[in-house]
Amino acid sequence: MTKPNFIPLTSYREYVPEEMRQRARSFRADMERRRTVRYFSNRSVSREVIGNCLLVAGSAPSGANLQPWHFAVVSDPAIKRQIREMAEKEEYEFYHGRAPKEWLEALAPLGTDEHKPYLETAPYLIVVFAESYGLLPDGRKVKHYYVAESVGIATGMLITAIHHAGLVSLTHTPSPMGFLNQILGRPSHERCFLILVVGYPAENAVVPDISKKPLEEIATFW
Ligand code: IYR
Repeated sequence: MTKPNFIPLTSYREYVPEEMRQRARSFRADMERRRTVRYFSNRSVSREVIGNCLLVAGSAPSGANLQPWHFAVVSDPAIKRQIREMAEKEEYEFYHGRAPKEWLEALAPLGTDEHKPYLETAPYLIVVFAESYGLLPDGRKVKHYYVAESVGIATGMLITAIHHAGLVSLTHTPSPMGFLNQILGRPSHERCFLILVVGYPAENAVVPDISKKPLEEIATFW
């Protein structure tokens, strides 16, 4: 059994109450500007920026700190085209039969359909994989815990980092997503969690006129 090794918490910073209030308010205002965008520019984005955003995701808490994620970063136009082709095939089935009427009704305000041009236009597709277990160099399996929770938290932090850097993203979940393992050569114990489409918004990009629930609806205080 590995013994725990503790070091002093030197990275923590306390803010005086007024500064804390101000920081919480201004971060909220900045995050409330974030919109999921479906119209992307083909402008290129520095790989260094993407790398830093991914390291933010990689700093997320995870079950037993096992970091059960892998980010496949796609900028190669040929691979993007392949992903678009396969995603559109699956999405066609989804929108023309597989999705129950109720689901299509829930999606109607977003104006989505099977056409996914942004999968080729955007400079980066970050394909997030969840590792159901880890593999040691000698081939032994390492059990992972709370995989969905861990990968969900890391993805949320990635979306936040991308917004903070001044880019936009789209969480895209073609279903089923098994084709991504094939295209990207990922092993079968990795399951695609979602594709994060990343880049600059297209000029004149539009977003649906939708709103978020108020605090009273999303929280109870006891
Ligand atoms: N995967 C489809 C459908 C879709 C489903 C949900 I839930 C959304 O919030 C948005 C879209 C697509 O990407 O079009």
